[in-house]
Amino acid sequence: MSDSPVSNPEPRRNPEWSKPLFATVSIIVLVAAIIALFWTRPIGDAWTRIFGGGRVGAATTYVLQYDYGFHPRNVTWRVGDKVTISLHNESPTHWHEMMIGRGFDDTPYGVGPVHMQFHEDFWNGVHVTMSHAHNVDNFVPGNAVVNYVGPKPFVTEGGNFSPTLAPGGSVDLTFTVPNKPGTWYYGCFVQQFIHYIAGMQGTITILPAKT
Ligand SMILES: [Cu+2]
Repeated sequence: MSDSPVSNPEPRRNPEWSKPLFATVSIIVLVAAIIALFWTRPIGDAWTRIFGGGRVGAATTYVLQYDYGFHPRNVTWRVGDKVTISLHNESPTHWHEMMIGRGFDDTPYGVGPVHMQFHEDFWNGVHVTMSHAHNVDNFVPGNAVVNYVGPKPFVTEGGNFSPTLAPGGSVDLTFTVPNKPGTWYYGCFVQQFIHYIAGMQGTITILPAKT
C-alpha cells in the first residue's frame, strides 16, 4: 500500500472575482468620461461672469463653444448697435460651427428627416467684417456681404452663414445689428444635428431700435 503524497492543489481562481472589479472600473471610466465631457462648463460660466456676454450695449459678445453647448445661452442686441461676436471654440477635440436663424431646413436621413440648418438665415444681406480668424476650419459666407481683415479662411459656398472652428479656433465677426427684431436662434448642426440636440443652441433677442 503506497501512500500517495497529497498533491499541492493549484491555487484556484474564483471565476466571480472579476465581475465586481469590472463593474468598478466601468463606473470609474464612465465618471471620468462625464467629467471630460462637461469640464469646460464651469470655465465658460466664469468667462460669462467676467466678460458679460449677453448684455445689451456690450460692444463685444463673447461666445464660447464647448462639448456640447454655447456660453452664453441668451444674447440681447438692439437694432442699430455695432456688435462684435468673438467666437471661441473651447473644445480640445471637436469642431463646432455657429449658425443664426429661424425655422429648420430638413433632409431625409436614416429613419427620418434631420435638421441640417436654419430655414431663414439671420445673416442674409448683412455686412460683416471677419477678423482675427484663427484655426477656422472653413467658412460659409452664405448671403452675407463679408469683408475680411487679416487671414481669409477656407471658404465654401452654399447654406447658412457659418464659421466652423477647429479645436482652439477663434474668430471675430463685426456688424451693425440689422433691422430684424424679434427672437432668433443660434446653433451648431455638426454631426447630423446631434450637437444641437446635445445642447449647442441659444437664443438671441433683438430689440427694436431706440426711438
Ligand atoms: Cu458643435
